[in-house]
Amino acid sequence: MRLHGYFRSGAAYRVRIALNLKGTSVEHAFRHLRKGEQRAPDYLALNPQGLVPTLELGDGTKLTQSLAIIEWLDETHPTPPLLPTDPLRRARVRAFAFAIACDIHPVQNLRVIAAVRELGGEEAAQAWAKRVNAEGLAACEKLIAGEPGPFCFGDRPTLADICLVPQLGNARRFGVDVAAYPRLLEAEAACKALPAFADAAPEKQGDAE
Ligand SMILES: N[C@@H](CCC(=O)N[C@@H](CS)C(=O)NCC(=O)O)C(=O)O
Repeated sequence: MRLHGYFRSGAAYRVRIALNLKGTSVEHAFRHLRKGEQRAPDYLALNPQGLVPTLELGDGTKLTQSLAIIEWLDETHPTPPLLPTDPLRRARVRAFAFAIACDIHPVQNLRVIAAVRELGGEEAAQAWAKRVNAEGLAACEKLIAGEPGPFCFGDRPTLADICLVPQLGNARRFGVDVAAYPRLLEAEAACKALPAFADAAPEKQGDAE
């Protein structure tokens, strides 16, 4: 399998964590997002959205959208599971993951920040990204306030943790004071102690700058 990504992409980071948790090794192909390589014709042939990640399977099948890739991986490599078995718990884990992947990350990704910059300048772009991260993570903190730790939903990492760790990295880059989210930081610390998360960190990737 080959994963097309970029060291600083939160969505690619999620897939790297999931692959590591499953013990699955892949080749890495790097697409430099700041140089616009995600819009090159050869990449658009793989992923018409011009977004990373894309996972290419051995038979040439292409999978896009990080959460779809991770759920495919979980279904084809069931151990360790990334979602609880109980339907209600699954819904809660997914709700937390979607709060990040659908409601925070997409409104602060590279192309949205570039559009805000065009409309209002650099200061407005940075303020926008900081605000959506701060407001979104404040809600996430509440979503797991009553859940057992140390991970988001108990004693093992789930899809929720896979989405949380990259997003906290983004939030720090945009200057959010993450100390306001002690429960999220507890989960992050538990995750970062695991090699699957540590090895997936942006600074450990072959294209890190
Ligand atoms: N919902 C998508 C989001 C993918 C996404 O936004 N990727 C970003 C990097 S984290 C990207 O490729 N941005 C390039 C651009 O905005 O042009 C997923 O989860 O895979």
